[in-house]
Amino acid sequence: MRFDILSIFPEMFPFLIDYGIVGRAVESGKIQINVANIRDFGEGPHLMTDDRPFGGGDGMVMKPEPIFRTLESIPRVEGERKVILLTPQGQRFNQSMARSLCKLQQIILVCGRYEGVDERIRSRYVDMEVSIGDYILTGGELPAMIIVEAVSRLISGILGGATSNCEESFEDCLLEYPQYTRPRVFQGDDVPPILLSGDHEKIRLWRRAQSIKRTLEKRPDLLERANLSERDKSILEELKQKKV
Ligand code: 9D3
Repeated sequence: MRFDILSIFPEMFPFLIDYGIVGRAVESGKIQINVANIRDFGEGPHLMTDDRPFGGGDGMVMKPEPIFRTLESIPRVEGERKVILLTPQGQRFNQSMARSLCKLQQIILVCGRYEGVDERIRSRYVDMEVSIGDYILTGGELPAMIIVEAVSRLISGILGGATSNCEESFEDCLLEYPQYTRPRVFQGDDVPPILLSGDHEKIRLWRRAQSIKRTLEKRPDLLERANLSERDKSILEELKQKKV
């Protein structure tokens, strides 16, 4: 998988590329990340990348030619590729989008700034528009990093362990159960005794019930899509009754 990131702030990306899961994936050659500076392809002696909007109004718009020339400079990888524009108007990014993106061979992320990019870039060169959520940021750079991280960790062999593959989805739409580590007593607060019982089946059932309880309390919206067994459903009904 190759990621190409187009930005006027390429200095923002070393942390993404050098550390953590993404850093290891780059080091081992499982993914490639190239950051292209749109300003290198800017217009005129000042290498301009933005200009005032036709029709008037506040703010600046990213000019089409520099983005076009940056796109043209990017080598094509064999296989399927997508040009993604990061924009507040895009489809909301989520785990299922990450899973479908990790099947591609090349992802080109165009980071907008200012009031956005010239519409003709969007209509002619963009395959998909993505937003990471309903809040206002100053550009697409942080959203691009989030997408690279979420997609990279799904690529085969990056995680290690059984769930590391793209196609697999062990996510069952429930929140995690509570976790405890040493010490057994922290500020007078003990670890639930069942976790010390050594009874793995009991522990598994307790954790499942805790996951369901937490999801009901914190993210009831997730339960509609959750993969629940008959036993899970009866636990859920019991919890719902207790609440009133
Ligand atoms: C003040 C400008 N806004 C009018 C309501 C429009 C606007 C344009 C550009 C707001 C933010 C931005 C910059 N943001 C992004 O480019 C962006 C983004 C975001 O702000 N939130 C969530 N996902 C994304 S992806 C790209």
